[in-house]
Amino acid sequence: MKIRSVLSAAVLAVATTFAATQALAQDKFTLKLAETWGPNFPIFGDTTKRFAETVEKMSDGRLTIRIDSANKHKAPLGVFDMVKAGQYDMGHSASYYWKGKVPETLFFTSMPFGMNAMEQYAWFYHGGGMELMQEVYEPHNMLSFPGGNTGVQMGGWFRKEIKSLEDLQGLKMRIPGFAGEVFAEVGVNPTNIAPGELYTALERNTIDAVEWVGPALDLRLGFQQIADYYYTGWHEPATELQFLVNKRVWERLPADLQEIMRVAMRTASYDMLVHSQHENAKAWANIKQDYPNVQIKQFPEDIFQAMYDANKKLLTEAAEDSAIAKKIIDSQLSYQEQSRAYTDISERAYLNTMAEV
Ligand code: PYR
Repeated sequence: MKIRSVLSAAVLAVATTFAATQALAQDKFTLKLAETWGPNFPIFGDTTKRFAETVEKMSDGRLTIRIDSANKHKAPLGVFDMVKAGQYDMGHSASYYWKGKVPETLFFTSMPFGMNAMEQYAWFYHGGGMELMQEVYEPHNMLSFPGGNTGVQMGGWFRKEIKSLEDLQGLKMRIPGFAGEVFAEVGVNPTNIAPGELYTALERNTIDAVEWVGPALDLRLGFQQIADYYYTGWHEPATELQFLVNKRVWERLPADLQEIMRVAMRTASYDMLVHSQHENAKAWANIKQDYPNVQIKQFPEDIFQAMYDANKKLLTEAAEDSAIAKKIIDSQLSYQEQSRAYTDISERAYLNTMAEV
């Protein structure tokens, strides 16, 4: 009798677990995603669309991502707050936009004089970067994942040629992230402006210079019509966008859907890097042909040196201000040193060799 009741309890437990699993397997979820970008925004917006399509297909329709662009939610730079508060389940943006709220978030986009995309992805996925990013986002009730890389960004559009440090004094420039802090150290007035307002800001002289991304996205905004000097980059060698997920929403998803999300985010991110290369190459060919006014420039040596020194000083200060910032900076610098030694004898050596033949 006793054995029989134990057995029926066990059968009941198995049946209940099975029923629960079945119910879970059949449950459908819809996550609302707020992106910083406007509707049908190329490359960045293609990344969220690709992510959503992959999730839908891999989950056989059990998980749907509904994307709201900035025109809908009206808060392009408010994605962090909206996902943290649970107003949106997910976001797609750039971690350095939150530096005014949580300074440590800026390290996960791209750092001046820092790692290139290959090195930085290696740091995220194999060198402890993901763990550090989680440590920063966890107290804000969110998970953060790499959300697509632009590769090396261009250094920005200037209406006047920059020949010396003197030319930078008081210059109003749209430039986010740590590079904005570095520019401020050498006399620039940096500001961050949402993508949708950049052209008007430059055209109306609200700003004197603008840094956005690279040929594909810059051409679309039309800067080449109002600025002649296009500088090469030093400030964002591997700009990584970000997927944000509200932690409570994540925890409610069954494990298989979480894994589908992880795979879809990672695939969409790598894909953005190659998509960026493809579109930038095409757009640069167009700019060269259609806008002969555009001149490619590099900042002179003394400006580079001043920015390099300012960057070093600011990193030291950031590490003194925050233990977690110190951990991230130490991790990034030591990883970069080791990774770069290999990049030097592989990618760099190859490009140097090619330049000589
Ligand atoms: C920017 O806001 O400048 C980016 O590159 C995303």
